[in-house]
Amino acid sequence: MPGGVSSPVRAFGSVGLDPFFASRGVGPRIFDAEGRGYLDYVLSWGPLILGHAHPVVVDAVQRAAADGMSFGACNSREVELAERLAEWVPSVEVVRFVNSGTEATMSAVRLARAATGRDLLLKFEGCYHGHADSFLVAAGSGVATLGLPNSPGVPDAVSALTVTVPYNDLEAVDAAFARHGDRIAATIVEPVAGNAGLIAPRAGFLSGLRERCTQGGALLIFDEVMTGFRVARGGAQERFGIAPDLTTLGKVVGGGLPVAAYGGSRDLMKWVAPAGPMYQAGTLSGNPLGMAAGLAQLDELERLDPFDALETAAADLVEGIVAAARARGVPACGQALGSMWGVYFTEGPVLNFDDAKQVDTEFFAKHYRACLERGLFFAPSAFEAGFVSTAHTSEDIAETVASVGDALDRATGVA
Ligand code: KE4
Repeated sequence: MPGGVSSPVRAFGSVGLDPFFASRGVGPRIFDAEGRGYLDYVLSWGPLILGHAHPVVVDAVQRAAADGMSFGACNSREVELAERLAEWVPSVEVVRFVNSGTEATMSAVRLARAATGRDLLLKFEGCYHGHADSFLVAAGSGVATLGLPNSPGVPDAVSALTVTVPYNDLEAVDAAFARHGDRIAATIVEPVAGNAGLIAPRAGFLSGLRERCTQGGALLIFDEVMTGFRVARGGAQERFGIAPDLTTLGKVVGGGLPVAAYGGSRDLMKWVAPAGPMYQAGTLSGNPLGMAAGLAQLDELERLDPFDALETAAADLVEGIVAAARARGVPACGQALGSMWGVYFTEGPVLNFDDAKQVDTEFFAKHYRACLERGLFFAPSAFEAGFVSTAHTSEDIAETVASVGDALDRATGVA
């Protein structure tokens, strides 16, 4: 296995450690191969909004498995989960299920190109939309963590179809449209950027994108693979009141199993085969176990309505970490949006990828190791967002803040 991992972000190289081996997860905790428990703020990079092995999700998957692992045919759970997404996500009327966020975003871009007859894609530096060729240009997440200058293997002819501009910079968007206007098929954006730490859209940024795409004849794609069901029940489009043309979803929608989706208006989704000519397919798309897990997770979220409590927990965590850092003379800034959060060890504000890259990654690594020793499992990179779940109690948050303080003493050489 290259680097010993199934995905580069799990390599732990950037924090000077060997890959973490998980043996199990229970509620807010993940356990290593030696059985030691850690308070988990990665939560499988977002999916586990109810925490690990929530009984309603486990039970739903066990029952589904007893009826068969996969059919390669329609099953009623697909329709039920599609109806939930159409109900929960304001701009979505029709969805297609796929097996990863990458599949969702690459399919949404193909659909935008088909529907507009245009080729260019506009994306933002530091945003990560999965590993399809079009996206590996100035990407965030693992590409940034590993310091990869884009990626070999992506032909120049393909990279040339992706235009990148700084996040939160509408002037740069205007310049891109002025230069390429009638060739831009779509603008794809993380409405809250969670793959360069956590960068919030500045006031007017998302509405500005909406206006410019409408005026320019390009489609607006909200990549809500991470923000969906996290920054609000209906995602960032509900929180900020912006209607994208297409939305991509993943992570939470699968309850920890490989499920993602893309969707939009009936008119746009009519392009997708077999309804229309734009081809996209998948052997395990709509897999009955994944559908069961997603349905169970969304229905439990509906029952609990935990969104305000999740934001409070994330905000308390960020406030505690930033205060602990500043009390020790370590510059820090951060914020929480719904159950996503991010802290940077820098004065801030962090408004784009260049700002985020100012962080001291050496100090981050030292602090990370000290936190892990104290039973805290954070994302092993300064270029990732953190998460909380309904399983994290206020005592867990308080314990985390105290441990972060101890880790800061260690990292700053005080202890
Ligand atoms: P996947 O193909 O990894 O399921 O999803 C790609 C993707 C698309 N869009 C957004 C906004 C995403 O955050 C992601 C994946 N996120 C990373 C972590 N930030 C996945 C972790 C990994 O690469 O292992």
